[in-house]
Amino acid sequence: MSIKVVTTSPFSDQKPGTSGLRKKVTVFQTPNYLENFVQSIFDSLEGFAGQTLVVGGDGRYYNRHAIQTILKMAAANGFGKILVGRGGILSTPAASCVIRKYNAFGGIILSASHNPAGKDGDFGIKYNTGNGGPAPEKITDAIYEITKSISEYKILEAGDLDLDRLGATKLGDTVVEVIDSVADYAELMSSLFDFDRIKLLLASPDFRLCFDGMHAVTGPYAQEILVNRLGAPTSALQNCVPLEDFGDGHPDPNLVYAHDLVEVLYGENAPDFGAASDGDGDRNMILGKKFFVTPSDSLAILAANAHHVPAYKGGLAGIARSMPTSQAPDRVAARLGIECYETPTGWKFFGNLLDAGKATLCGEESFGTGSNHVREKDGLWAVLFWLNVLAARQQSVEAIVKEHWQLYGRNFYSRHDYEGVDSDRANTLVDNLRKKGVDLAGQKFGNYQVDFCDDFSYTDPVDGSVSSKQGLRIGFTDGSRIVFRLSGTGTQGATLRLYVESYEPNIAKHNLDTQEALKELIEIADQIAQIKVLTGRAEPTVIT
Ligand code: G16
Repeated sequence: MSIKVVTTSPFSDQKPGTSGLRKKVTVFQTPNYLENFVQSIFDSLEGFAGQTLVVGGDGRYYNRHAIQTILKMAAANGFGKILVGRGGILSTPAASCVIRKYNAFGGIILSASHNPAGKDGDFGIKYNTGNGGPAPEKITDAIYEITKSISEYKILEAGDLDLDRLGATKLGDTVVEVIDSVADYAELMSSLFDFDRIKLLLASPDFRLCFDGMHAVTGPYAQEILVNRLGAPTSALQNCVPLEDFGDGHPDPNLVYAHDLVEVLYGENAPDFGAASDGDGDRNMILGKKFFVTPSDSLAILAANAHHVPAYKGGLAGIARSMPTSQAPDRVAARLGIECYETPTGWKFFGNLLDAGKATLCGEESFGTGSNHVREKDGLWAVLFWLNVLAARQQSVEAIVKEHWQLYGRNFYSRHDYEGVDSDRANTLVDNLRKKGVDLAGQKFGNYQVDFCDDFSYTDPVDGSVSSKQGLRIGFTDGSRIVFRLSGTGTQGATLRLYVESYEPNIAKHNLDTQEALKELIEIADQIAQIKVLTGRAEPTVIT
């Protein structure tokens, strides 16, 4: 087998976003597009000769093809060993687990997360470092710089490998080992949670659960953990056969896209607990019987109940949340006497805090929760955490959430997304806000007075790196907030995200509808940012 050096020329659009490079499949199918990016990843790294690389993806269309290419390129570039999930599949948290467990140099994860898949869908690629987490900005910036001037890539001339057969084979001088995608991850989960207690809960005739894999990567993990190890009936799983096109669905676990699950949990004779995970298995949505838990509340509640879980019994070092996530976790941190860190959007910003032992739990409004057990958010981990808490407290999801609000007050919270907006219009809106923000402090809008307005900037407390322009925040004197930012994960036009939050200590008002409770702030957001006028949209595309 010989190494071929292929001449290529740069593509101008390979800047990684919030979580790697995400584009239409058809873009990735452009000759040399994938190869350029992969070679740029390798060229940005040092010292990997003879080391181990982990490769896997969420199983979407183009996954297998891309993996064959990456294996041959990794071999040509000098990796000593490559661990690849069976069938090319590894959920994002499982990939992080495998990188850490086998002390790999890093990993390449192929996923466009919750974005739809298939021939006309999306594809994505990102690099994770040896701690198992998404590469920090200094690496993604370096990769991008290289993509702008790349002139050749290396690939081994070899046939495709059988990705479905477990075991090791040779690719040139490199050993490629196809590993069980599920085993290592399932082992890790059983070391964190009280599986015996959860088993008892699932065996009880008074408790039923429904897990929706959304035809994405989590199905086999849920089968192994929830059914085989914890004894849930197979009927508790739905949409758990992974499909290349995710069954034409949009595997984003929220009230809009996880409609199959919502119908079950809000229907007749609903189960007691419902959960869904996304395309690559790192997001989660938690439902009780006819009851939705917002992701921000979920993080706060898990933190407040961490003492019920064996892995976190000893206490939490700290909590971290992304800036647009509600401040509900901050209240728990204050009561526990621990730090609550506020980072920019993107799981990569939690890595240093976790590595330095400053944070134990992390979470985001975008349906992501995780801990120091890996360096990615983790959908099934969150489901198991909730099951562990339910088993320990023997109360319903709704009762646990409402008790939490009674103790801490309720942070009403909602995100409004305007998807596929013309990029120029979206940028104008943000630029206008930046200019306007200077004069907003002190101004009154209805019942609210602006306390501050800024463009969020983050200085990493571990390495001192600064990330600026991470979202426009308008804070009001009563602690309410409006945040605007443009998504870094879309593949078409721009997605404007509006995040709205208000705090309600009065228990009598906790049962208000969220949109009703936030109505005035939502109107103020439109008044200040001229959302309807500038986006040309009367309504958001998705409200979560
Ligand atoms: C990624 C990131 C998350 C981020 C989310 C949304 O998640 O890992 O940290 O919150 O995107 O980002 P944006 O608001 O820029 O679209 P995932 O699940 O898509 O990999």
